[in-house]
Formats: sequence, C-alpha cells, structure tokens
Amino acid sequence: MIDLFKIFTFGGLTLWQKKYNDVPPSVINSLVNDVFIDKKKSPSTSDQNIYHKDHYTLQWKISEELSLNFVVVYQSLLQLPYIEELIEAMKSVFISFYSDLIKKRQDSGRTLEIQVDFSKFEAVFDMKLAEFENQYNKRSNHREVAAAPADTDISSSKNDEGTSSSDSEETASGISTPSGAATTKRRARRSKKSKSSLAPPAATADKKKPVKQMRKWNDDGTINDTADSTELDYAASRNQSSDSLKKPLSNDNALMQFEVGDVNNWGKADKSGNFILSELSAEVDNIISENKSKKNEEETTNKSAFDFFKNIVGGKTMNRADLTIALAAMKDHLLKKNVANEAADHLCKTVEEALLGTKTSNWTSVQATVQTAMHSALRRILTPTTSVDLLYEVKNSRASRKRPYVISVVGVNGVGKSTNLSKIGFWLLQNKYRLLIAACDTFRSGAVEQLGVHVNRLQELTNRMGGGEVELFDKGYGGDAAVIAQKAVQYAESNGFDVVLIDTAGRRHNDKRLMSPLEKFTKLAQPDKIIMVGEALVGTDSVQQARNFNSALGNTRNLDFFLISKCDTVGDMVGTLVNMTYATNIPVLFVGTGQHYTDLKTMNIDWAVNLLMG
Ligand SMILES: Nc1nc2c(ncn2[C@@H]2O[C@H](COP(=O)(O)OP(=O)(O)OP(=O)(O)O)[C@@H](O)[C@H]2O)c(=O)[nH]1
Ligand SMILES: [Mg+2]
Repeated sequence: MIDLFKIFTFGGLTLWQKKYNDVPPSVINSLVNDVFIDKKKSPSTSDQNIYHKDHYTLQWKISEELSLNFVVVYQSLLQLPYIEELIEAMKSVFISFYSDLIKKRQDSGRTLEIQVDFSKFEAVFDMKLAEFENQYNKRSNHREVAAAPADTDISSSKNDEGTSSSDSEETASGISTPSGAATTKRRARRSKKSKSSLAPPAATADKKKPVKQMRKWNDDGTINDTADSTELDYAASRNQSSDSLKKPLSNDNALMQFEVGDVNNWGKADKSGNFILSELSAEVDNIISENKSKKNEEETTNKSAFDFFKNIVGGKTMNRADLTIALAAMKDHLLKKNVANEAADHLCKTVEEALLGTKTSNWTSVQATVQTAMHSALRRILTPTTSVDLLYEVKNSRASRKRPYVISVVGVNGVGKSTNLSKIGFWLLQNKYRLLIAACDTFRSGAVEQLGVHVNRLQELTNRMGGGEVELFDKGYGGDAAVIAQKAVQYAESNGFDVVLIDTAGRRHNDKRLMSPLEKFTKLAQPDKIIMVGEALVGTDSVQQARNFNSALGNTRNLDFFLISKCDTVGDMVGTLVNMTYATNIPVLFVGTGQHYTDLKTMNIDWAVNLLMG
C-alpha cells in the first residue's frame, strides 16, 4: 500500500529504495528542500515527522549515526497506522546489517562509492512489509467482522491459532526464496522448534575431530595433495566381498567423519508432509529477532546541522570511459571472490552493454549504477531456467512409472561426492522414500566401505526417525562401474525401491582416459539426474571442470545440476557458484555447508549474490 521506501544519505545519495508506484521526484525533493534545507517546516513540530506534498504523505526517520534518512511515501488518502513502526523496524535492520560497512566507507571519505549489496535487506524488507500489511488487514477484517450481523458465519475468517488465511499461503516448495507473512511465521515456528528426540549418535559427541586442510588446486586443474594425486587406484583386494560392510557400525569407525548435526538446522515438513531443506536465508530471521530485542537506535528531531545534497549526482549519461573505470573496480572485486577471470569479463561486458548510453538515476553515481546492474547480472546468471524441485520430480516419477528415480553424482577426486550423496540420501529418507545406494566407485581403496558406513548410519537414523529405508548395493572393487550401476537400477526396480543414488569414482577432468567411461555410465545407468559436485575452494578451475564433465557425458546428455560443497570453508569467496553456471548454463541446486547430514541447503540466490557483492 505504500508507494516508495527510500534510504538516502545526508549527501543525497540513494542507498536503497523500493518503488511500488511511481512517485514524482519533486515529492522527495520538496521534502528535502522544505524540511532539511530551507527548514520551512521543522521536523520537530511533528512527533512522527510527517510531511504532505500534493496528494502524498511522507514519513521519515533519521539515523544520525550513519547520516541516513529513511523515508516512506504513500497516498494521503490512506490511513496507514503502521508506517512509523515499519520505518523504525527497517531502520534498525538496515543499521544492523550495514552500519560497519557504511561507517568504514564514510571514514575513508568515499561516501559516494559505497559498494554494498542490499539484496539481503531487500528480502527482509519485502517480508516485513507483507507482515505489517497483513496485520493491518487482519485488524481491519476483525473490525468488519465485529460489525457483521449476528447470524453471519465468521468461523473461517478469524483464527488466531495459525490457521488464518495467511497461513494457507505456505508454499509447497522449499526451493524458492520464501517471502511474505506465511514464511515469517513458518520461520518463527522453525526457530522455536525444540530439540528432537533424534539425538546424534554417541560418536558425534567427540569434538576432537581432525581439522580439515584446505585443498590446493594447481593451475592445470590437478590437486596439490599427495593423497589425491594417485590415480584411480584399484583396491588392494579386487572383487573383495563386502558382506563385512553390513556389520553393525562401531561408533569410532575412522571412515565416518560425519555427524547428524543440530536438529534445529534440519529442514521441516510442509503441509503435504514433504521434508524441505532449510535455506540459507533462514539466518536472516535470527538477525531480525536479535534486532527486535535491541532498543531503538538513537534518533534526532533536530536536523539543523545536516548538510544535505552537497554531492547530488544523477542524470549523467554514462559513456564507455565512465563505465571502464567503474567496471575495472568491479572486476577486481569479483576476482577476489573467486570468480574466474573469464566469468568476470563476461559479467562486466553484460553490464557495460546494458548501461552504455543510459542515464544514472537521480542521486545515483556511476559506481552505484554499475553495482546495481552487476547485482542483476549475477542474479540472472544464477537463476535456473529449468525446474529445480527435485522432490516434486521424484514424487511424480514414482507415481507414473515402475523404474526408480535415479540420481548420480560425478566430480573430481575428494570434492565431497560420497558425503553429499549421503546428505541427499538423508533428505530423501526424511521424506520416507526407499533408497538403494549404489557403490559404483569400484576403484579407490576404501570407497565402498566408506559408503557402507554412510548407509549404516543412515539406516540407524531412519530407524529412529521412522519411515524410509536404505540399502547398499555393491559389487566390491574392480568391476565396470557402468554395468554395476545398471544392475543396481534393475535390482531396485524389481525390489520396489523409490530412488537409486549412485556414487561414482572421482576423476581428473583433464584426463581423457578417466573421463571417457562417463559416457558409457550415462547410457547404461540412465540417471534421471546427474549432479556434478564441485568444491567451493576450487575457484578459477571450476569453469573448465564443469565444461569437461558436461562434455564427457556425450552428445545426447548434459549434467543436470551442480552441488557446490564446502561452502562453509570459503567465507564470502563463493565465485565457484557463478563459474560453473556461467560455463555450462546449468544451475546450482544444492550447496554443502559442512560435515553433517543436515549441512545441505538448497541454493539461495539472494544469499549468493549478497556474498559476491558484499
Ligand atoms: N567442510 C566441509 N567438508 C565437506 C563437505 N562435503 C564433504 N566434505 C568433506 O570432504 C571430504 C571428502 O569427501 P568425500 O565425500 O569422501 O569426497 P569424494 O568426492 O567422494 O572423494 P573421492 O571418492 O575420493 O573422489 C570428507 O572429509 C568430507 O567430510 C562440506 O560441505 N563441507
Ligand atoms: Mg567418494
């Protein structure tokens, strides 16, 4: 119902704004001129800082600490009692997210070059605004209901226990970014979720795990790691029977570095009973609730000291020279985030083409304009063009055919194929599917045993959770992985399994001899989905890795998704997410964020873009 929310500096630079309807620039200009420059209307004459212009009402709050003004514009005809509270809430969230960065920039005298990505704030803003509007609508409805005739059936319109109409908005898919009040409630419930009776296994209490070393990648795509540099080695005992794998697990099994993780990090079941993975944006909720508990920031009503609009920029037509300077800085920034040179060049070119000859908006510098355009370019590159609702596809396939749904992972050595395959398995078990996990890494010593340990653990957990079932399919070492995979699918079909998860051997992407069996594997196993696991640490080489794996599948088959593992180890250097998608146009479906079964998240584009631009 509001028309505009705008955050701008005392210098006149718009940091962030959200427009719902066009508002003539003269409206904000009048506020600035009348209230802050000419002081025709002193803000102190009104408790709520309200100003009227034409048929608009403007309300604002100041953060003196950051020299920022938070303004809302709406039609004067509307009575919106929540505006004061909305501005206050958003002001405190904004300050909490960005005060350090903005202060740093101000201290260095580069007020007009603030390069901060506000997508995180944008997502929160949409959510909070929807919440305020819903509350307001609810109150209005209640008032209407109270005035309704006595014989009116009001049972469906009024319910304070969480079954109101806004709750029915819950979406079935956990893939898309949640928004709106329903999501907020859902998240609030999630954060309140008490510890489940599903405690982690005893071994997980051991905190003295070896610290994992960051892998080093050489320029040619090989791994600087002696353990990994051995070729795909046949296990010492070829064709070894793996019955021993089916023994009950000992908790100190060295192969098992894996834990179940904090149950609060688990996803949750939706209304249809689907277990949905949690998203990275859930962290935002914690920040909001912390902010809520804080007291309001300092606020001032005396603005006499403000030095407004000294540095107004805007309306500038951008030429190649302007853009070259801004884009060079942007490229540097992207490279530091592990974006490959080739992908960074492509992104900068896209932005340049989009902006050349256009004008900067009011109060917006070239740098800020480039930043906004880069933000959009990154979003575009990361946004999938195909369905990423894997759960839906599994369900549909089970309903329509006898063949189980087949998912396979591929990737170079040690990137986390087996562990992340097991995480996917855990998620499917939470959704009560019957899984067959096929050990088709028949080369590396210990690979089958490692998978056996995962299967045992998963079975143990499934027994405690109830529902779901998991079994290992293995033929020891030395066999043809493609044939074993085919047999696994046949076995699964004749034994009523829902899903087959196929683990494969790690292979160097630039070694043709190791890559060529992938085509045969694809033909025999016919996976519904082939997920390439790439690790976040790899950076630049990920472009070539993705291309090589994709082309090794043959002319008739492509990779379906990427899973980027070890995102927890790279901080904000998540360029690999962009590199692989840029190289192949194939989307990232999951990100691995740790060594627990629950450390698998659906890709959240806002989260990624925020890290890349931050
Ligand atoms: N920190 C972190 N570690 C991970 C993640 N995913 C996997 N790992 C760890 O990475 C290591 C290698 O994982 P594996 O699953 O054995 O990798 P792989 O690709 O199957 O290895 P090969 O079969 O030898 O090619 C293990 O120590 C895992 O616990 C993740 O998301 N974060
Ligand atoms: Mg493996």
